[in-house]
Amino acid sequence: AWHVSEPLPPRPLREDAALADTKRALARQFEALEASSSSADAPPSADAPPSAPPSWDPRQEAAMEKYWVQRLMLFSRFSDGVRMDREGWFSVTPEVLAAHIAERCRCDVVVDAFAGVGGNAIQFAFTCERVIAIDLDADRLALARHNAQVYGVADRIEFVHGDFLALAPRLRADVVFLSPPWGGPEYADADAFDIDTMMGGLDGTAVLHAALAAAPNAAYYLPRNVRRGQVAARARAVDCPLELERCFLNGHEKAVMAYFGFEEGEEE
Ligand code: MGP
Ligand code: SAH
Repeated sequence: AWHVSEPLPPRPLREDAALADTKRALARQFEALEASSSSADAPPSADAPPSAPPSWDPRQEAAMEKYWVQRLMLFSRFSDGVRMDREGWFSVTPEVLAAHIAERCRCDVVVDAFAGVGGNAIQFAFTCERVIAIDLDADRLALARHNAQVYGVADRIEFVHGDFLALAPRLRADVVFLSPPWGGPEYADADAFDIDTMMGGLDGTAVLHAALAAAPNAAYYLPRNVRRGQVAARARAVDCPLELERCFLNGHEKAVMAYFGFEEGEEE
């Protein structure tokens, strides 16, 4: 079923019997982390989070200037000190879409597997109890933490530097959100985007399987030219309900959301 991005309610989540225990364990893990990192007058230690690099100005490259024009759509609080690097500028989920996705993924524990500069993680912090934000790039993750501080939500997010595919077997969550690299802005030049071969070195199907092993629900942010039949086939192969949603911003299609799991059903 196809829907436009605006008027839909949050989806009821799939239940998972083992989840309650692992979520309790996760909560304890967060409490321990908080206790060890919040000793008020402790001097900065080697364990202190790295400070964020300076922001990169997209006006220095003609092809990147359009992202500067859109800066307040990317982050409404851009002028309060949001920082992005080059990849962050062309990859970040525009804020109203990120807020919409966060509303639909409202839950207890969400994993943002490819956190980037934090566009999604920040919005998840407003709708979910706990956010685990992962990124392979330590500097970009520091930008995400910085931006979460600008939004006053950094304390609700655990920032984890690492490879999602390596970390996934140790994660349990209600929802895993996936917004991997699409191979740069050139993704749009292809007639059709293939999730298995066009995400740089990543296998988009392996990423989905890793997510569904860690959570009963996976929400996948995909290019607007994604092969929809391929996505539907992946859902059938794992016997998982699928909803595709076209994400429009000011009449322009930005991306396609694929919700795996999120069972249809009556609201309780
Ligand atoms: P775009 O196509 O670069 O911009 O990205 P736009 O303004 O639609 O370009 P136009 O000139 O075709 O009109 C559209 C949206 O896709 C961006 O806002 C990002 O949220 C998202 N996006 C783009 N890239 C290249 C990536 C990516 O590599 N990874 C992820 N996760 N999202 C991306
Ligand atoms: N949704 C983000 C943008 C994500 S861009 C936002 O709104 O800001 C994709 C990110 O995936 C990049 O920051 C890249 O460093 C990261 N990445 C690439 N491979 C990864 C991997 N194997 N594990 C975790 N992160 C990875």
